[in-house]
Amino acid sequence: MADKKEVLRLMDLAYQARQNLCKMCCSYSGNVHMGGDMSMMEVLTTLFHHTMNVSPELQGDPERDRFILSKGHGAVCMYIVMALKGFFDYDEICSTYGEVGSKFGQHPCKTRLPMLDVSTGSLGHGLPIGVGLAASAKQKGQKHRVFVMMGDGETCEGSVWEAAMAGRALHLGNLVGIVDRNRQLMTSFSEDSILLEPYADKWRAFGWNVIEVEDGNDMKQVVEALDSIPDSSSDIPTVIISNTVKGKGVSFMEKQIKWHCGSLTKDDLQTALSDLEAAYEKQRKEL
Ligand SMILES: Cc1ncc(C[n+]2csc(CCOP(=O)(O)OP(=O)(O)O)c2C)c(N)n1
Repeated sequence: MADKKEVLRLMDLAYQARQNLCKMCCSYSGNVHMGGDMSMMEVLTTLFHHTMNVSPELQGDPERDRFILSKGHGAVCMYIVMALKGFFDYDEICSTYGEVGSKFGQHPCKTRLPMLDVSTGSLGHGLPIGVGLAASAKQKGQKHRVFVMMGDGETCEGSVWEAAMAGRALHLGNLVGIVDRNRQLMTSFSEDSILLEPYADKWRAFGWNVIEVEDGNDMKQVVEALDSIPDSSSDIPTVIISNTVKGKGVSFMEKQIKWHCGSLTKDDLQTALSDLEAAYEKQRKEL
């Protein structure tokens, strides 16, 4: 059972991160990948603030956990969640995001942000790199885990399934994939186009330990799922399939294809912030 106080702490952080993301989206002149940022917020918050052994102080520790944001278009969500952990300054993200020469690009860049493990953005590469990092750690007898956050649309890439095969063959129990199963791609719903179902069975067929989260925007369910990942010394890799809603928390964004990415006017921002507050109050009452 997840500890109620801890779930509340994480809910508070996810709420703050969603507010910060919406404010940033309103102040930025270009488009922000809001849909997939909002859908993975509970998972990303739990990973950085509860599950993973990471912090700015642990940067040089060879046994800190590794994280790859394979759905690299969600970079700003990761920056904002990491800022709440002390990695970055939120005001600096807002004032420089997406500008030429900024550390905070629309996709994460390890050259500019050395505390990241991998630069991403071209979908389908995170899991193959994760296999390499996990195999290397295993060979060295290290105990940390390698986490790879993917989009469900991203898993249309063949390289994901080659990596899934390799991860199982190499017995990488220290490798954890997480799929943000929001059922939307860039311009369509997954089940109207590529047909990903039966999705969990596909991962099982590749020999992975599958943990399904019925509602990946429910913090309690997310904490319980991430707490149940087997030890890194186990024999097979794990995938968490987190069923989420694209644009979660803002009425006019939820399940809207056009909100794969977009920008907010000042009026939109007010609606978004009051939607978020109402959703947050409801979640707290229901816990
Ligand atoms: C190799 C590659 N092809 C295309 C793109 C353009 N692209 C950016 S986001 C996206 C949709 C991804 O869908 P999904 O993985 O489900 O992400 P989410 O819905 O969670 O944002 C695409 C096709 C890309 N970044 N990389």
